[in-house]
Amino acid sequence: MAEAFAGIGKIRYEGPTSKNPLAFKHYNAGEVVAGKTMAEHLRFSIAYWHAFRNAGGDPFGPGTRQMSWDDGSASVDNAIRRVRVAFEFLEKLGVGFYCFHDRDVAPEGSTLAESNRNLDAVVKVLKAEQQRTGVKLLWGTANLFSHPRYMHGAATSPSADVFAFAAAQVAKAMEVTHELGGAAYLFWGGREGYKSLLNTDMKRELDHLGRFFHMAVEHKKAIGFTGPFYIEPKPKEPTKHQYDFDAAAAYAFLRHYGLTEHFKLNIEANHATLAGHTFAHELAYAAAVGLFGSVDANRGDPLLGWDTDQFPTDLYDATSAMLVILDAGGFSTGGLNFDAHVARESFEPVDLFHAHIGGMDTFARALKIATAIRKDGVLADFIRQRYASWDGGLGREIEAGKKSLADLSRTMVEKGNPDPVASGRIEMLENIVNEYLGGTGF
Ligand code: XLS
Ligand code: NI
Ligand code: NI
Repeated sequence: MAEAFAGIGKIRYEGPTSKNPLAFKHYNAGEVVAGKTMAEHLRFSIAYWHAFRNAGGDPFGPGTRQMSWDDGSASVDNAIRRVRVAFEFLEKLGVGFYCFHDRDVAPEGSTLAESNRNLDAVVKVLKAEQQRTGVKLLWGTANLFSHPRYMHGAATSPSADVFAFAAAQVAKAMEVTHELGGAAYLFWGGREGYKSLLNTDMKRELDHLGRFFHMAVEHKKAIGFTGPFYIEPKPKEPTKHQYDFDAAAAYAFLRHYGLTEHFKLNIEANHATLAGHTFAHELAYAAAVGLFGSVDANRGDPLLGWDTDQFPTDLYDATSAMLVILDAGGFSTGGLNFDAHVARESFEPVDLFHAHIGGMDTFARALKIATAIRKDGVLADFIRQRYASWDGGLGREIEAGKKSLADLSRTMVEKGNPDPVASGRIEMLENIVNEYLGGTGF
């Protein structure tokens, strides 16, 4: 097969002074930062659906992307050709991972059996390409939202048959994820939510979703898959109320149904902002409840209220995220998956390179900046100092559960007023972070 990205070679690191748009200025895969290589820290991944299935259409017009390799048919041959192109791209870009939905990689057939056969045929090629290139699967998932059968939801559909079909699809998607050595398996809520309570039995739907996940846990054990499950919270779109609104809602759901030990969270930047949170907030919450797993690295648009899935280029945002990720101990099974697409007007094949190079350089810089901030300890020292009253005396006793409300009433009646508290110094801290962002060498 002829090269799909002819004329574009392997993307190399040329350093911050390079003016070559097809070179990394900051991402240097083998460079060691804080004890690990950049590749080990960042674990970049390509989202198959955006990179190779999203032709760039919007509600007002069709796709614009030039994809000479894609004949537009829903054939297995076309799907296999696409796999070769995807791996050519992954190799040239030097990215170690990819993620997919079952229906991204292989066409849906007219029956489940046919869909499964299609998937098996493509998985063979995926496996061979993984072996040839060393690229790995970060996670697999099932598309339980595109087909009209899922218009009312999948695991939360009012139809038991649709629930069963979704269960069958997940079983198969988990099996192929396992077959391909996937590091994890993901559930994004898709249409698991509702538009109107007038036609919805919310409790029943939530119970069904809980049952669905328990069945998935049983299947995972049955097939010997040891990677974690991820839930990817999203507040809305396509439904008005999604059951996995944000990290806190997903955690509450998992706790309620006794599932926390089997799941971690996949935090997507754009979903965080849609939920009215920052990306860093969602990451910090996930880490605080011990569920930090993986990241869908992208960016929303503050002026638009939907999942615009733009490539991450905001250094401040990426640095804030990397600070939390490093504090949480970094990735184990997870990574930074670019759940992002090129703009409709960026229709040439080379634009896919520019987009990913930009995202990778942004996070490489963020890694270096966050490492420098953490090494100097400026923020950590300030925070430690701010909570110093908990490190001894009264604070320590409260934390240790040795004080009652009655004890504290007596203490404060005696004392009269609390000791004065120090300024939060938010502006000073923001200035310090800006100094690092502007520092040379980043
Ligand atoms: C959609 C989600 C989706 C998941 C995978 O908004 O981000 O792309 O990452 O199903
Ligand atoms: Ni996503
Ligand atoms: Ni999304």
